[in-house]
Amino acid sequence: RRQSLIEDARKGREAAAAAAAVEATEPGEQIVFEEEDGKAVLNLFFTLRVAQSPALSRALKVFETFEAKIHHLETRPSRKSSAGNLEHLDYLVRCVVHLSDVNTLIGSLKRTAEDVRTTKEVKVHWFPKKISELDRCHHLVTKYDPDLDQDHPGFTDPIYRQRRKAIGDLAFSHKHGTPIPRVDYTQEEIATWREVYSMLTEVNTMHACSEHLEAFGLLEKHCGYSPDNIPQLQDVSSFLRERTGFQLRPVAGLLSARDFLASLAFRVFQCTQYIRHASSPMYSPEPDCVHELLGHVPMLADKTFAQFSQNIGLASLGASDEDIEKLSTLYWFTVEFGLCRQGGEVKAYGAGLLSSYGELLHALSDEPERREFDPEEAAVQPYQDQNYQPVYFVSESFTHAKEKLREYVAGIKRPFSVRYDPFTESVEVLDDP
Ligand code: HBI
Ligand code: NLE
Ligand code: FE
Repeated sequence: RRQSLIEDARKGREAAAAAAAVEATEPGEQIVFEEEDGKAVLNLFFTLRVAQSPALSRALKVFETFEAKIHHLETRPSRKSSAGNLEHLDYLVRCVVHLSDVNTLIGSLKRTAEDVRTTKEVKVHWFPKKISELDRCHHLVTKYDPDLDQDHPGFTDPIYRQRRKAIGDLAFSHKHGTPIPRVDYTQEEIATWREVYSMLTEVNTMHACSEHLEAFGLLEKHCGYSPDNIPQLQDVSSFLRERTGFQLRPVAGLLSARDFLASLAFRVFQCTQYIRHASSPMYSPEPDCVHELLGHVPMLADKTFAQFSQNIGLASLGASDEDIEKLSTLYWFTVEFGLCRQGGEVKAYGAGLLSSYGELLHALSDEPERREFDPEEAAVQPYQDQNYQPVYFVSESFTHAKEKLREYVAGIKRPFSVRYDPFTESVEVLDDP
């Protein structure tokens, strides 16, 4: 009898190990324990749903299977349950288990219990709480860097690379609350601008959404938008602040998605100041001032769109790496490459379309697939960042897109919630009960 029990335990253990191996451990998860005489001393925290009895005996079975010696077991009403409602219970188990079983034990426990952790602290990624802390959100990713990427149109042009570095350095030394330095653009840079500007204003008149066109008129009137002048970020920033409270901040290149999205939470748009290489005016794989000024800025002058952008930003604060990836994909298919329906026609509102003559015409042609915007779907759709998109998402309106995004964001798990306070330009962090 005893022998068979051990036999069963061994079988169960093998099955558990196999299942755990299939289940990927969560990215960024840290398993913490002490080591003593070749054994692991583990403090395990987890939550059980009371209604799912026999939840506790099933959880304990896992410890039994792994021959873990339980030294301490504690139960508390969970922070997950509201006052007086004991739907969830939190457990702390201190146990000693063989070193090689730590991972599989935790993997098995996860199939019975919720929020299994080895430290009490939920690891939350650092995020800025007030607008001046955006000075710390400056992590560049070295994709499409003209110094490193052989395919970059500026790779073989040392003068271009030097110029970009000089403009990039202005951004690196920028601090929140100081004016954005003005750049004296060269005749060659203005010539590139002129070429794109004339082409884009022509196609955008036909294919840009009404919000974009309306703002564009104002920018021409008040901010020095013209074929012969590259507008200064400081002037544009002041304009946007009056319209929607958005402001610009200079950035040296492509930022990490986490840093980029975090700034949106404060209605700050990180904006490149250099211009694309003269050899490739109609398409650039990376952001440049043509993309920011002609693509993003007009849209940020719209109230609903501004709110939509800030909402993505707020959802990103302290989010897991997985959720950051999804939010940045969502951002990609809306803010960068979104289409919408207006007056029975499909129009562009994505900045990557409004700043690229080539891709705009492609997006509206018969070539790509166009789907109804659904955040669940758009958040996991693979995308193309070196060339034109094969798939675009079409929204009914920004208000509609904003509502759908709100529903989506509500489903993202975070152990706290955030609220933006526009008076102090900071986020309040509220611990969920
Ligand atoms: N950085 N400067 C800059 N501009 C962008 O548009 C930008 C970025 N970093 C990341 C990023 N976009 C994308 O990952 C978005 O999908 C978040
Ligand atoms: N492809 C765009 C352009 O040429 O302006 C830039 C996209 C940046 C994400
Ligand atoms: Fe962009």
